[in-house]
Amino acid sequence: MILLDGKKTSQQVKEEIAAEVKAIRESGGKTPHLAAVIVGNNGASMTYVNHKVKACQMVGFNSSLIHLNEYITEEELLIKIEGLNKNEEIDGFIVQLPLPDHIDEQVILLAIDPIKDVDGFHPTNVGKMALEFPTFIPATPFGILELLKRYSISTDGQHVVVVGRSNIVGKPISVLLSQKADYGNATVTITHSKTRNLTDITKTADIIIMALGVPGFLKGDMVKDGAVIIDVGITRVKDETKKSGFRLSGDVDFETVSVKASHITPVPGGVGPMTIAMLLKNTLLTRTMKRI
Ligand code: BQF
Repeated sequence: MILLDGKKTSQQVKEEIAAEVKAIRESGGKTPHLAAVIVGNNGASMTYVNHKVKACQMVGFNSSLIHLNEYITEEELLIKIEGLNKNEEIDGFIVQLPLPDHIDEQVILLAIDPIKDVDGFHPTNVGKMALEFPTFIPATPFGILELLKRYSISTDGQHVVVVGRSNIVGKPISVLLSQKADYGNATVTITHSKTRNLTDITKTADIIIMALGVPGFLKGDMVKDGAVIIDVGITRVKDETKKSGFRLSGDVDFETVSVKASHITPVPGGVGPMTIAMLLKNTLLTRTMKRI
């Protein structure tokens, strides 16, 4: 079994980005600047945005963290987004999800200028992605593709089973892997909580992508020998032995699945760090993205 080391691989990606930043500056170019908006004080969300800010510092990007009170109105948040859209110092920005219940996520995503939408969540960019126009690929699917590429795991003609259908992971990775492209050309089955006889399907998979958010859901008896396992799940589960009071758990029961897998991502240290690195990559791509 080969461990797909997202921590190490993301480090390599970040080193390459740092070298590009250095070259931009040496040729008199502007330092890339990523901004992140966070609403409220959700512990996991705060950790995620902190990862993003720290990663910016590592590669030499400028970054701004805009922390807003959880009771901010939708109108006030829209005004902040309008400010970021207009601010020429900012190359790209993200609005950390999930948002509080009183704010309509769809309204917010529509307000982000697609040219600065480094998460790739704006309908314009989702449409471009589906039609194979150049655009920002959402960071987690982008990270999965990069991890497969760097471990030379071809998806050509492979049966990929995606478990989970979110707009952030399951849906875009299904679209990307079935496209006629490098790191596409797969036969993709998308499954979810209403899928019947899931084990019959996962047992036929060459590659399984778990993006369900249910800790330890995929067990060894659901997987064929030699399958590639990508675990996107990252749930905080109570653990009194940790000083934080929790540990991170993936959607894969690592103990029983790792003995059957040819390759498997750990949690933590798998897809998560790749997500952060590819957000930086998208920020660099703002320099060459066309408004069409
Ligand atoms: C690691 C995310 C669910 C909902 C919203 C490194 C991250 C996580 C884990 C991280 C995630 C998950 C992010 C590790 C960003 C990935 O060492 O294993 C980094 O920061 N992530 C997010 O911004 O929003 C989410 C998961």
